[in-house]
Amino acid sequence: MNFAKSILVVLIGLILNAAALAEFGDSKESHGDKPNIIVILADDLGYGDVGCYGASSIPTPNIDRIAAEGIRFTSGYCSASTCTPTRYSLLTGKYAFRQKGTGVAPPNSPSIIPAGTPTIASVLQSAGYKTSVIGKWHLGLGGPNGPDWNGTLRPGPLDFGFNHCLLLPTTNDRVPQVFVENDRVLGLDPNDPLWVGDKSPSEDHPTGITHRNELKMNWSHGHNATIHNGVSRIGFYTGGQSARFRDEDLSDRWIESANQWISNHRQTPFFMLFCSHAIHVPRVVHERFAGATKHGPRGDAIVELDWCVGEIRRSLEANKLDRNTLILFCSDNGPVLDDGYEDSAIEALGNHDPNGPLRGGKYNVYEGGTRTPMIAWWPGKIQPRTSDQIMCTIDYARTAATLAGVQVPPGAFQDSQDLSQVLFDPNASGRSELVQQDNGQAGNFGYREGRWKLLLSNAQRASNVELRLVPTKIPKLQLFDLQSDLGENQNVIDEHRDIADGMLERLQKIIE
Ligand code: NG6
Ligand code: CA
Repeated sequence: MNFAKSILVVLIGLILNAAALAEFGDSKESHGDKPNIIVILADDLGYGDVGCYGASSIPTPNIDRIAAEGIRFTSGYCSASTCTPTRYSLLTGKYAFRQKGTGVAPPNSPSIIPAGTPTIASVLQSAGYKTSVIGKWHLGLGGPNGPDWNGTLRPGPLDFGFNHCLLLPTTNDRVPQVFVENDRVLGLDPNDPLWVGDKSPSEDHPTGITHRNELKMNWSHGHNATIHNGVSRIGFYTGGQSARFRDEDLSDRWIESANQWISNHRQTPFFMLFCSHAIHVPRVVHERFAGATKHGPRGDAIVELDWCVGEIRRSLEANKLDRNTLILFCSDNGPVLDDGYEDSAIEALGNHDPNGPLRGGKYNVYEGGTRTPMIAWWPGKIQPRTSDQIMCTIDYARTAATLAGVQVPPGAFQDSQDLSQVLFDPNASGRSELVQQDNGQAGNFGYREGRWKLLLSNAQRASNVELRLVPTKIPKLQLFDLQSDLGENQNVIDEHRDIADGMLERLQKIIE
């Protein structure tokens, strides 16, 4: 190459570089001090289900990597041990037991969040953020009569501060298997209206009972109504054929949408709530993940979830946003094995321990029900470490508001604490107390203060205590010392009545 030619090559290189910089801008500068915030919410993922929390036979390199580069919380919690109340609290910064009807939402549930409620999304939106929710919603849609599936689905996310959504409206073991984009069912043919109900639409409507031998995944309890894609579900539906998705494609569609949305919004600060359906039942992974582990679909779904985390990170890097984006990763409740389908979750478990050192899981208020893998990742801002400070998904709302530099409206985010300092300062303290709830009907609560955990069970029984859905009789009040007994095996209430009494009083005050 002669001299003139090499000068030309260098010049072209410089011009291209400048063009690329101009296109991306220095994202830090163009956002001022406002970081992008992405919450990645897994579904039914247990404390011990990923590598960085002790799983040795399920590869989760992407989750492990953000944990190694960020904060791995050992006392990170979701606020409830089922999906709907945790999601309600994450969005509103309010304990779900404060509002009636926040238990697991049925297919035709109206919107559970009352119109006008400030949410993490609406508050960030008021600070100039663009906001999106992608994935499972499960907080109901529409007015008091429930969703108008063939019309406009309001109130919905657009009324709670989101500029965009691509949703699975309920949860995928419930009908219908369609996407909601913004406020309408995506791809619906008006000549084939979508009908959703609790009763069979006709005597010859095929169900998991009448056509059980044709299912590709058999049900074990419940989940025996309308069949779609070889899987029978909770609830009935007809029509909307052109709008229906394949379970196998859920993660791909959402990641495609998330990456597109991130790229479209790289110039403005943004908030994205990415709600994976993995690893909830029915665990139907994409074909390329089938057999990724020796633990059957439950293990394979964890690998699929991990892939999603890697894709989001790659998208941030590709858009040069990885140094001004905070990712918060967590689960919506603890683990469950057989949750209604015969998917070998129990048979293929082997030595894998979904709740790790904890006891209990989904549906109860032992630690396994709500203590979740929780990771905070923000390269350059967060120093990599493990933290035992208590943080809950309910705190994301106020913490995010502080990071965005915006005032929380009076009366909003009542139970949410600003824990932004915990992200930056290894000496900062997290919560001093936390209320844990189950699905919310029976008045069962966990209450943690430091090393102590009080368990109030008005039902005096709990399900899934040993990761089997058999009800276990438990005392009304128990006290555990998590410092010496993380597995909540030794009820020490008789030795420490005074501590239990004080905690019960404070718990009751918060509940009231
Ligand atoms: C239960 C379902 C379970 C799951 C759960 C909600 C039966 C027998 N069990 O009622 O399969 O759907 O609700 O899970 O129907 S959650 O993670 O969305 O809260
Ligand atoms: Ca869940």
